[in-house]
Amino acid sequence: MKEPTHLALHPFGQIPTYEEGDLALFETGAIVFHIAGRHAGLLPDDANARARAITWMFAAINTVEPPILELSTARVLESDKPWNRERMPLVADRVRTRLKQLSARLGNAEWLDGAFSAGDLMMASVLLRLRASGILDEYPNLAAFVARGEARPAYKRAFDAQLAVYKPPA
Ligand SMILES: N[C@@H](CCC(=O)N[C@@H](CS)C(=O)NCC(=O)O)C(=O)O
Repeated sequence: MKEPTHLALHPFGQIPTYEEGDLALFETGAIVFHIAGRHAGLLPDDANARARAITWMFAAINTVEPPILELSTARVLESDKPWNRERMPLVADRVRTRLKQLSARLGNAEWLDGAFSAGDLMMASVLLRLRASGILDEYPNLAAFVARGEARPAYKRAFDAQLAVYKPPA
């Protein structure tokens, strides 16, 4: 990922990248937004509903994901630091603050704003990162929201296609 060929696609040497003809994109949110604008079923036709779905996409990556990433960093990369035991509960509580708010907004609804949209897709994929921590299960409606996302046939197709080319280490 740090070789010049990949850096030409992604200035930060990360994944994912997306290529379509002459177009090369990086950043998950931008890639999903691009795809959602060109294929039916991911963004509503109504202008206001569409704006709200896009708002949820930003909320997922800008407001909900940062504390989740911080938690992953603390668990995976900082576990050997002498201050990790004190820091972990602080970081986990920042995640819980966001999940509590999100859980209250979702309530008993199936998706965040009416029909399934790219906003739900982004939010579910961000929340998925929490599974190993057990924190997601503290919010049963959010755990069920993620499970609904994973049960969608398109999600399964995408995951199967991914696993066909790369199996993560057990
Ligand atoms: N904001 C970026 C984050 C991408 C990111 O963190 N990618 C990770 C894998 S999930 C990566 O490539 N890490 C390797 C590295 O940073 O060197 C996005 O959403 O696309």
